[in-house]
Amino acid sequence: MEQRTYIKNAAQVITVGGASDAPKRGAEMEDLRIIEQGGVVCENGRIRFVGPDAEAEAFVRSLGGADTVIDAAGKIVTPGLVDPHTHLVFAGSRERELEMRLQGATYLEILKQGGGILYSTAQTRAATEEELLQESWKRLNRFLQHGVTTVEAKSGYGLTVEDELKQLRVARQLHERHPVDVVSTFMGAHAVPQEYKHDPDEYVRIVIEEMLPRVAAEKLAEFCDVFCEQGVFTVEQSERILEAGKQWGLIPKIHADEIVSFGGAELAAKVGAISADHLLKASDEGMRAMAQAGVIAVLLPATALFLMEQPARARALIEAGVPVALSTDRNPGSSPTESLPLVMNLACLTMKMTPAEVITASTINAAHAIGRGREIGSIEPGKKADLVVFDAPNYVYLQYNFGVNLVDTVLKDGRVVVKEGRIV
Ligand code: IZC
Ligand code: ZN
Repeated sequence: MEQRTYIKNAAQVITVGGASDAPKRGAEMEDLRIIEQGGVVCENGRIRFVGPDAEAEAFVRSLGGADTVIDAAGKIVTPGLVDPHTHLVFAGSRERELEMRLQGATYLEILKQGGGILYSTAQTRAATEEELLQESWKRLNRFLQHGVTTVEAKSGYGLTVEDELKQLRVARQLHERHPVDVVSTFMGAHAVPQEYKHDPDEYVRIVIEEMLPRVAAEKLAEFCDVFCEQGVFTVEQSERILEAGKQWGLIPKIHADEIVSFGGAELAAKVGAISADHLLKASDEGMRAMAQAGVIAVLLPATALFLMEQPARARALIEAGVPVALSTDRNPGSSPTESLPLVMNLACLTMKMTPAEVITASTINAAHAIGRGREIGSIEPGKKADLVVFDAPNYVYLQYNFGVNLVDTVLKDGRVVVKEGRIV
């Protein structure tokens, strides 16, 4: 029996179509390909039809009806939201550091003293796979309740061969067992662990010679990421790690120019990274290089807010022709939130992205940032039936109402997984 779901009467179906082969950039980011008063028909986990109500109705009738019918009158339908940058799998929390930062300590000072990422590393090393799975499962549930149907998840709180593999195995289990799809990134180069504080190059060697081969052999990740930052990994070390990752078939990503202007955007272009993320302090030259090389900018305005920093220059990136995506950066230190809709609000309010650009950045461009542009990120026949019904009469209303959750229904692979805001 074919499982069929029909969403009808939507005030707007925001398809974000026409960009499955390459991300939208410049003025294309404003083009949402909206169908007013429309419907979506899904079959066996895939989108079969999208169009105006009358046509959708006729299509469903031609198939002999649907098992599930969702009336979206007065509401909008969007592609399932995609979060292309999270540190999903970790143990413990760091509320104490919020207090320290409020008293004047900086993020990098806390890290240097063995706190920050290194604190989360100690907690994560001490946790079992089962404990990590349970903690992360709760976070994935909250992502789903906020309309997110795919997340990227990085390792980087293990910082030993076995503990990095442990984190990635948990991410794989989450992908297999939880409705949200999880795409894995190896980030052994997230911080230099205490044991190698006096010989960071030896740690870089371990990442390259001991971690990467194991990650590749167990097929535990698709991407390789590096925290390229003052006092963390140099541009030269980052380049070596990302090039080595490429040899193992891992596509480069990079934490670039988050805290100081460091040449991360330029390096992203040089190594052909799929994305460069953060970019708070990216130079004009770095932006131009990214545009030329086709690197996607993944912007994280909740992190900028939480670190009390000026956000990335989204307008300059868009004007330079860099495709922009958005993400929560979910992590225990600089962005403890699963609300991608809040990030979307912040993108408008703090970076002056338009409501239409924000939708593109959290759907199709985010999908491209994790190599999934052909599978997800838009409402087009053949794509995965990952859809969100928001209790909003139009998409601008989504960006105007902020700090509240307007998710009504979520479909994952064509099945209702959230109903009236609750997980079913
Ligand atoms: O745990 O602080 N920036 N990595 C790079 C992070 C923030 C995560 C953390
Ligand atoms: Zn990050």
